[in-house]
Amino acid sequence: MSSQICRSAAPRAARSLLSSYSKQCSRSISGGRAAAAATAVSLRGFIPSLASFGREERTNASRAWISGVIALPAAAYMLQDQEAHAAEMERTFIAIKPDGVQRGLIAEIISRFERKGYKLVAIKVLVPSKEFAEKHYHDLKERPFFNGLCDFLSSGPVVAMVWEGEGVIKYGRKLIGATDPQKSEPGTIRGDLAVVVGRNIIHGSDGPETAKDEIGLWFKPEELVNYTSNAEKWIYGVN
Ligand code: IDP
Ligand code: MG
Repeated sequence: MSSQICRSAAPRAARSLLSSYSKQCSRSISGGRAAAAATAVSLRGFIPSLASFGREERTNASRAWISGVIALPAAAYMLQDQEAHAAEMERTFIAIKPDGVQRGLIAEIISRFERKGYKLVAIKVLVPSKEFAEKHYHDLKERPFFNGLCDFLSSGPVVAMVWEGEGVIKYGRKLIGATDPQKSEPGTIRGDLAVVVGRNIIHGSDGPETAKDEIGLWFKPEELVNYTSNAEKWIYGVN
């Protein structure tokens, strides 16, 4: 968004002044609402001033340059603010288990998270080893179904994902539904698409600590992608 404004609206002179922090625009593809607004503010004075360049315009132009120069640190500050906001966004670990994959439900499940407004920041398909499954479900090791559960998770391909968004950990669990599909509400993933607890097709982290641990178990840090999606300015906002 901000890089578009940089490209299309800024005259060359303005662009050169902005170049010092345009790197920041492209660095994280951030340029969300705050950055776009800040850039637009900083450019407002430049555009008419360079269209026709008489004496009066030169005066206006110099005022505009000054206001632009003042606006630049503010824009940079707001960019940082935007990046800090992005860093605060919650992330959760979601996995489509072998039954969900074999039943052809990958797209259906992904679309429910995507349509809600959450952002996919990591995804891969893998067959976990039994040992890995035991690590993932370590908190259930005393349960009678633990061994069968770990056998099952390691029996075929799993789609491992990280989804990002405000409240995604708790609300992701709502999208998934109760552990036992017999008790999951219609409209939830398990409620609509599964029948028994042993084949409930999807896993989702149950809290912030678990989310952090599970993301760390399944993904290397460099497999997580930081980006701002174009839709975010339509998904988040206050009136
Ligand atoms: P969750 O997946 O909703 O977080 P947990 O209690 O963490 O539920 O259990 C992990 C997984 O273990 C469940 O998704 C389900 O596949 C399996 N599971 C849970 N309870 C039972 C049970 O009573 N019998 C068989 N499998 C179970
Ligand atoms: Mg659980």
